[in-house]
Amino acid sequence: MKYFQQERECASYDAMRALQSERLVQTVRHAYDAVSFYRESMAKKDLMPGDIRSLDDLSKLPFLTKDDLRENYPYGLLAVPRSEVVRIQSTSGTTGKRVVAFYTQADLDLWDECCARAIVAAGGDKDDVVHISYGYGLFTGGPGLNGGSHKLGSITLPMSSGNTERQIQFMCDLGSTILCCTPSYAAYLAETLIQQGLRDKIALKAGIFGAEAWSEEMRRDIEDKLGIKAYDIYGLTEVTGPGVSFECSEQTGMHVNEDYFIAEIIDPNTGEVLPDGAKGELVLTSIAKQAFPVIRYRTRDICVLSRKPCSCGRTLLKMSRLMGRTDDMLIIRGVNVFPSQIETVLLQEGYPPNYLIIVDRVNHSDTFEVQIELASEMFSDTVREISARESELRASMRSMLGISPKVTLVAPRTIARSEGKAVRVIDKRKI
Ligand code: DLL
Repeated sequence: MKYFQQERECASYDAMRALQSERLVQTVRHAYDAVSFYRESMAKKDLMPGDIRSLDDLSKLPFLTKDDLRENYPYGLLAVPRSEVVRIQSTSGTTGKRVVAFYTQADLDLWDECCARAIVAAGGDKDDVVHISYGYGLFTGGPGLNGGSHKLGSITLPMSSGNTERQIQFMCDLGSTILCCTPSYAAYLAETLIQQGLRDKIALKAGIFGAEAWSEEMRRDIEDKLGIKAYDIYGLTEVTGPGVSFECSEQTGMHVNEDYFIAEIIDPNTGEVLPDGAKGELVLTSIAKQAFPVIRYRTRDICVLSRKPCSCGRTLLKMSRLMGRTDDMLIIRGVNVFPSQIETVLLQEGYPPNYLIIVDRVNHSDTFEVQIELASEMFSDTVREISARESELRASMRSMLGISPKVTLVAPRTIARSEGKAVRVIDKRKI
């Protein structure tokens, strides 16, 4: 398979390191020459491009943060003349000013290839119907997987998000085989298909799900409901979009496209580089992008890197499933709470992953409520039964989190479903 072989051109660790060193040197020179921000930030560390001779010098370079991107909005970090830019994408801007990313044609080709590799790793080829329900537009999900599917020569079905009835109709009529969307939307599609009695009418074999946190339990739930294998895919607008890393048949983490991106793990508090196997913040450097190179970008995503051999045969480094973000941790009554911990409890206890965490501050004290939706078969009108379930869940959450939330069970299908990234937390303390 073409996309598999390309990755294996650097079949050894040493060959990949040599390629990364060469491309890092070129990228640093390019960014320094083209972008005053990089010149200034390197000057603060007394660095010139000539000081970066190989991968061993990477840690000398300063970090790039989301604030740097915001401060240089919109064109400040553009590294090619505007006439060479053919595309702009953007983050949703829910946590602040939008961040925009630029692409030359060569950058789009690189991105397409990353996503083509992800589709191949999920078992895709030219005969597949790739059903893309990620949003199209400024969000990178739709355009990214679309480009990958085109590059591979699969049949691309550019559904975009929303209109669930039509998604299901096309999925059944056109025989979609690979579904690409957020895991929360995949769960919603599965729920609706089952409810409409159409589960046997679909031909799906795989799903490529990412853009938001999801757990192993959620993977199993989606796989069982849709009868597919569900693969994780990771990426972020700042670094190109989906396809920075992707999962293979082993389903134990995502291979980083190391010929295009260098991954490091750092201690988020000290900035110290940590060895493979340590949990910390992922830092990414692009080494082949032209329009919008990023050097040591602090993603705020928490994961672990591993070089253990993979049964799929790829030699690319693997990053674990994301374990949260440095900025999604809630501090409630002094205790650190990650939304993913709550999801894990729910799925372990047999509840669907439809929940909402509501945090507030009343009389100088934090309030913490988790609204959890009952599946139809769990629904009961008996107050006693409902309150027994609520106290069971409260106990499980206390043992996972160290504090007890107020647990409120709500009727089936009352928590709003998301067609893109799910909103799981309402923190009224920040409003
Ligand atoms: O979410 C790109 C993407 C689209 C990835 C489709 C995968 C599939 P942004 O909107 O810029 O880009 O958001 C990037 O989303 O820093 C992570 O916190 C989170 N994220 C992305 N992929 C995953 C994943 C796209 N597989 C931010 N698991 C990142 C958990 C993910 N979180």
